[in-house]
Amino acid sequence: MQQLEEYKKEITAYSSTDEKSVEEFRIKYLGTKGIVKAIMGEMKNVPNDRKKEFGQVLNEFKTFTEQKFESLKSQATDHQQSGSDIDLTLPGDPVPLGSRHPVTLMKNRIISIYQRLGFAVAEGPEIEDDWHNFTALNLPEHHPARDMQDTFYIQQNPDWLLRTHTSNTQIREMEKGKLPIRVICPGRVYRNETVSARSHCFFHQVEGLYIDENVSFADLKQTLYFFVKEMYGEDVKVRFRPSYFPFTEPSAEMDVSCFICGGKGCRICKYSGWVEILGCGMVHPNVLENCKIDSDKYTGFAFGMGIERPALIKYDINDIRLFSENDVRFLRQFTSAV
Ligand code: 2NL
Repeated sequence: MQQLEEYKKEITAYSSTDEKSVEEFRIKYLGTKGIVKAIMGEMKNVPNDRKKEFGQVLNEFKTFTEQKFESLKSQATDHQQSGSDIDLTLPGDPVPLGSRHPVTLMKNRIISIYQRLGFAVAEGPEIEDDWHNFTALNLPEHHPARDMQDTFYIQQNPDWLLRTHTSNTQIREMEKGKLPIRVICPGRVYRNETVSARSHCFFHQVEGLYIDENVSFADLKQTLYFFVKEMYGEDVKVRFRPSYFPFTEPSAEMDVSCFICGGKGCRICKYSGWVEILGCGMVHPNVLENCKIDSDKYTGFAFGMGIERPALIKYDINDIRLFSENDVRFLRQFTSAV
């Protein structure tokens, strides 16, 4: 009897969730050579008049042990089942990797070349007022040159519009009153134009501005010449054609010898051997004065170039609308592009 109480304590304290030790429990207590069997075997030594009493106690002990075995068994299977949900050997959930947009790739290329020449990067608002987008740039109201830059206006305030170039940011830099200035301004700009494969109502450009004492057209030419050599290689030739912009005087457009055919003539250069890449000029004195910069003391040059066109050519893309359709099948193709 004393011995049975000891066994009961032992059995109650037994706990395990792995199958192996549950089986060990079964062999120890309920097996053919187990404790329950052994105690049952003692029955023959019990005097007849006490057999009934002993039988009851032993049966109770047997049931107690079997119940414990059943509960140990179900604990072990529960544990195993919940454990099987987590397979630590499986590979992790894939993290979807994006890729840089081709316009961003081209923008970064352009920026890094000018950065090496000491230009800082400045950014400004896409929603701009009339002064910073037009008037300060020597484009007063009713000036015919505004026609070419028709844009989108904000209904709540007719003075607000979507900028047509990033020059607004350069005006803001000049208004800060700290000279000299050497900045490039990349960003998105807008034009009220019909959307087609070749042009869009929004696109991207990089503009540059350098203002100091004694900045000359020679500085402009050398800066841009360095840029195209870095961009298209040592062998590229450049030419400047006189042009007109209201905010520069004199103004020019710069062509590079076709970097696709080397000047022999192809579809890209329309068989002329030359590709137009940017507009530039000496900052108009009116623009300097509008920003409270003394135009007798300071001079400067500025330039502007689109990003989409060179990106279309470099990556051999035939429709500008692909850039803004957000189709991952298109974007995925630039995963390893530089
Ligand atoms: C083009 C031509 C150009 C400028 C942009 C500029 C900015 C200031 C003052 C004077 Cl604040 N000029 N920018 C000058 C000449 C040409 O862009 O074809 N852009 C895509």
